[in-house]
Amino acid sequence: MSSPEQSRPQQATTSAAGRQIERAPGWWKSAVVYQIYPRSFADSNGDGVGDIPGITARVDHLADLGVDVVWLSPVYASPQDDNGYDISDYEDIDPTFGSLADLDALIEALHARGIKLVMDLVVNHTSDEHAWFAESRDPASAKRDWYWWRPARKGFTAGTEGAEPTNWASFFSGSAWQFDEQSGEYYLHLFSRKQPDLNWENPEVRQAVYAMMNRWVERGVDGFRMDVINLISKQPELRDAPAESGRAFVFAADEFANGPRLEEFLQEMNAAVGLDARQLLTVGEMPGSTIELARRVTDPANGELNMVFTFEHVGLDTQPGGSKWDIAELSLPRLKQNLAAWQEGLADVGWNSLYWDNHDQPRAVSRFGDDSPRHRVNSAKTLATVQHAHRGTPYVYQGEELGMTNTQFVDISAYRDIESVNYYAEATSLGLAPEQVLGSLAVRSRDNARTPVQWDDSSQAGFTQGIPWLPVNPNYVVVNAAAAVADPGSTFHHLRRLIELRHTLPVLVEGRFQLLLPDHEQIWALTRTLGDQVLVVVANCSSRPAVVPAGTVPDVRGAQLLLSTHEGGTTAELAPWESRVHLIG
Ligand code: ISL
Repeated sequence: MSSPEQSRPQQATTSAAGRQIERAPGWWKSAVVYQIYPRSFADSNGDGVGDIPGITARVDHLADLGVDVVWLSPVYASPQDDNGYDISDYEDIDPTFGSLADLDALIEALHARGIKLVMDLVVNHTSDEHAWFAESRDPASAKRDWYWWRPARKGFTAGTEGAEPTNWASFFSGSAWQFDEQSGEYYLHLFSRKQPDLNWENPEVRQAVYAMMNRWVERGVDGFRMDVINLISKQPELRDAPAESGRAFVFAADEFANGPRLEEFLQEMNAAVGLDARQLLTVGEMPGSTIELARRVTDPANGELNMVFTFEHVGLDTQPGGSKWDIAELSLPRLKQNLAAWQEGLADVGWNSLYWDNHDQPRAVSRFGDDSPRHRVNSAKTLATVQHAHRGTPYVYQGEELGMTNTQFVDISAYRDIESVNYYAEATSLGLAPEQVLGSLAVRSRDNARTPVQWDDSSQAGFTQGIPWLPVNPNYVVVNAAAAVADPGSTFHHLRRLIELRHTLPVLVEGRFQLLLPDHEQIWALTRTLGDQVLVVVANCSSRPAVVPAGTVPDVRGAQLLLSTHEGGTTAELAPWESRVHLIG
């Protein structure tokens, strides 16, 4: 294993020279990131699964939209138990997606258009088919301690009910422990049993990860999106969480998330890979992060990460204390106030990431907007306006620029996601009615976000020449990229304009944020202020007309109208899902 110090170049290496791109200090603050879930983006070879050459063939779509960065969900070698978030070789590409040469070609195609590439970094766990884990299965191996192996609970026979070392539930249903008959011990897997957790307490694990990261940076990548990075430090005692009646296993976030060494590990990683020194974009996925923790992690003085993904705003439409499947009505005031709290908390120190959806979340327009034919386009536009008007780096998930919607599976056999499939089996075995479970899946399943990108109105939406791995949403005939690009009034062009504004207006990047009308049930209004410029954003986030109470937003008479969903009108009375952005000064 080469040490990180040895493998860190002082400047662009000659071998990768064609693939390097300039990264100015703080460049990611005025950037917009576009997430690609490769399995569902574009299929070049007709096997029904998206691939890297498929992406390369579509880079002009991204350049036309104007995004600065692509975040590529995992393309590494993987048995695909969790669609690539179970990695068996960090340094190779899965044949499903292509080859290392294909990735090099993609980097070149993106860089040639001024677009940077951020890779997904999944290092809380590997696949059980990773060579490290294969070795670790042997209790005598030097890598035994690279994972969390534990004997059965005291007084229990290994492999029998209740013998799991702790009562922790996996994110994907059932126990977080898997019994290994060969050695008579259990290993920890917070996700599927094919995703064993790495033991970050072991310094060899950490050095191996940093060395691998360094090799990707040398290859030309511009940063990392770090999967569940706040789970790498756990309470090392691995103890039971407080029991919950009626449940064999409990979601033990206090035990396995945000552990005592999290920031130490992040600082060590930053130094070993030169994350800050090389101006790489770093964003940590941190379910269960508080504003306070996010402020520390994104404080540049601490040398950890640029930004984190909060989960608070995507948990507001679930029942208190419930899981993601226990769906509740979303309150607009709570949503606005939550984002505002993050804005205020990170106003002076740190930086926010801004997202409505991703490959794990339902489609934004179906969840926060109104995906009926009447309101789909305007609600998608207005949601984009509100998102991009906050202070932070916006993330656009593939298809969001087209206003793609949730899918409509009626049968469990249509679902592919391990989380949905396991949840259905567990919930129905516990006695929940199948219709109720299917109702939750229809609203919340991750497969909603994973249907193929709709490129045009040809067969399979132009995604593949073959049979897609997940059915195309039937609305592709209307909702597709070709139609959106051809229509100047589309969501695509609205988003393109928002991205252009970010690139030209410092007030949109740096301006101080203020939420107006925090309790209003329909209107989302805010200002951004920098020097003598004030950006005024007023949005009706409902499918009914709305009246802006007199005197509650700055007077925009004479101000420049930068962007709006509707022609004409005034800021006093808004049509359903109408939004307007004015610049004063
Ligand atoms: O998807 C979720 C909502 O139910 C989360 O629980 C999700 O599993 C969690 O946010 C972690 O997500 C990340 O790590 C997982 C992977 O399945 C997700 O796709 C990834 O984004 C394990 O690697």
